[in-house]
Amino acid sequence: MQDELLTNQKTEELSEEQAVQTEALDQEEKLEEKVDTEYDGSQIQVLEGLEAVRKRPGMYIGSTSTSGLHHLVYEIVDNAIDEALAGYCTEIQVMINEGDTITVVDNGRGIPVDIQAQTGKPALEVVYTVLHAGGKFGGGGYKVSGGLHGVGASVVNALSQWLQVQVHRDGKIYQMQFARGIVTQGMTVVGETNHTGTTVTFSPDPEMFDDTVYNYETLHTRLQEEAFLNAGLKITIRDDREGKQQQHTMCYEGGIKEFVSFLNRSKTSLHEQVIYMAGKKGDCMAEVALQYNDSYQENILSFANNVHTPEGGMHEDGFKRALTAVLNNYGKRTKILKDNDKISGEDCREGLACIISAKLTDAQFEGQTKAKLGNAEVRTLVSSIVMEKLDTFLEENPSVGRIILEKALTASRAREAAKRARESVRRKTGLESGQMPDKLQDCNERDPSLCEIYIVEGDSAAGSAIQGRDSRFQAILAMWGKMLNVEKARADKIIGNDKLAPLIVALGCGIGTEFNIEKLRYHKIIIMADADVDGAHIRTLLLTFFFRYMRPLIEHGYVYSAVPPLYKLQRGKTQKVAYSDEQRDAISTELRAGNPNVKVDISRFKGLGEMDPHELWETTMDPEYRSLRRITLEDGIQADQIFTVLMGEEVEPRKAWIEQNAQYAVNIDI
Ligand code: 1YM
Repeated sequence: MQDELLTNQKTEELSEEQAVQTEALDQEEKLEEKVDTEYDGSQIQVLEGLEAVRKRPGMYIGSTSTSGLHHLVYEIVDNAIDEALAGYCTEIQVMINEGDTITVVDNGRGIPVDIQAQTGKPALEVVYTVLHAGGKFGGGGYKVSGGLHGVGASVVNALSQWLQVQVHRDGKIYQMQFARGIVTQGMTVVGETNHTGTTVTFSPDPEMFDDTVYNYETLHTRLQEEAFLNAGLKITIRDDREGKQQQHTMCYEGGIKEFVSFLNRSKTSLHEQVIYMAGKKGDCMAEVALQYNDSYQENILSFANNVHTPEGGMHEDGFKRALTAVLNNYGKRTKILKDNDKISGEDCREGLACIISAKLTDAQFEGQTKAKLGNAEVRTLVSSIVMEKLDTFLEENPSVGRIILEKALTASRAREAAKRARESVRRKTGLESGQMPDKLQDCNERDPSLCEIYIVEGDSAAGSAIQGRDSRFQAILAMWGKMLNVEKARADKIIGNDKLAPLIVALGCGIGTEFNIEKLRYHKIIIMADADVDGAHIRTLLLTFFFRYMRPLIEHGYVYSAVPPLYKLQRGKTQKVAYSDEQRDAISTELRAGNPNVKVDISRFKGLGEMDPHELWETTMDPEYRSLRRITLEDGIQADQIFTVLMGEEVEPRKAWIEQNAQYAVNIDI
């Protein structure tokens, strides 16, 4: 099975990153050549705007990788969703067409087509050519739903090799076309109509993106999120590409309540009903939906104006504070909590699935990735909603109240046990004493940014790795036997586990709430396992652990998977290795050099354990020649789901997943 599939992590070859950087430099040079014609003021503004976007696309859409490519769709869809929020649009369709162009259709009022006094141009043209108030990712203003309508349209236009927009309005169909943001067909009436709406089709510019192939699942996941967050809005996604045809229609009358049921769909919920609370103050509204399940994970997703805020912020703070307070008060009042029982915030959130959605006119996004809501008034609003409504709910549903309190109490006892376990492990293994585990052969270098740790399964592979490595900067940690599946265990089991404790000690950065990236001892953590089913299993177990307990390691891009070769080819003294069957055939042809009589020896590497130290160094560990895959996290929500399905308690969802995905599993080596 492929690890990409198993873990739902997007993996990329390191060399690609370098290619991207080089390409960005080329782009800058191309754009340095100034256009030398006379323009009126508005045209100059347009060209400067386009130039800015094409020069630094990352500032406007985050990156020029596939994530940026998909972002183009979200920008256009956002405009249609704004129209839905304004109360005029009930249906949005997104199509991936043959050739990976995208069409977005809505049934709103249609973008205004009247001539603006200021520019002498149709509003439609201005929306698609004038860069508004800075990008979401750059400095300057931020996009706010209901405020700056249509900010992203000109960005998408500048980054498309062509774009067409049609507006159905006042009985007529208006059309405009552009190439790389420049008008190629001015606004023209092309027909009559009996409805209203906007239809946009664009073709992403291959000069601007590393890859222009759209991923249906990526768009589907995101659009489903939008459908949950906008109760009653109907969103359809359709793939019209040859051989890939499929479609999904999503419409959730229950909104975020249904989102929570969806998050818990492959878990066992502890109470039937999803608890829903909402409230409003001034022009700010917030809603919260939650349901507990029997897992040990907390899964809180927060949104501000439908934008996911993975770093949380005021809405999340307000919720957490109020939840802890309400549960402690309720527990004391009902005597479920005894005098010396105290449940912490963390205890109250164990097994919690929760959606928090705030909508406000002047959203302030803060933090490193602008993914944190900064408006203090939202904290007060969310907190007062939860204080009042959750308390009432628990009063009216005492059986649910008892279940939740008992879950938190068990969590609290486990936390105490974990603390004791940690202390005993600390004493036994020297956790924090600076003493390293026996299974670690450390490197000499002390600067973490220069250090690598190979996590190697099996004693013979570890033995070869220890002898083959460059001990100046490469450390080897031997793992043996099957690792603990952390998806099915609580923190107290993890810290004391004989397989995981050496790993935790070696990395040095702690786990869970005690995690501290500053203390990490290696900036490359390389999982080295065989290219077979067992190897994939070990990789998945380790990634589950990193994802649940040391997630910032993945977010910082410190986790890698070594890519061992599959074949060795030899002609006379010339030796080469191949990483796939295709590559093996190509190299074999190359070595024969058109001469069919030449003998090329092809042998298969069975496993890492069978390579001698020199071979292992040359093929898999030498930074000059090795191939590494960086594990990245495209979508935390989807990753959580996949880990739950693949590694969790429930068997049925796993079976269903395997049946659905079996078609993608190539090269199963049993
Ligand atoms: C498929 C993409 O862009 N729909 C859309 C955009 C607008 C309107 C309606 C709209 C907005 C307003 C009034 C208003 C936009 N209008 C503008 C601007 N779908 C898509 N549907 N009438 C229609 O905000 O007052 C920008 S986007 F600026 F011209 F008003």
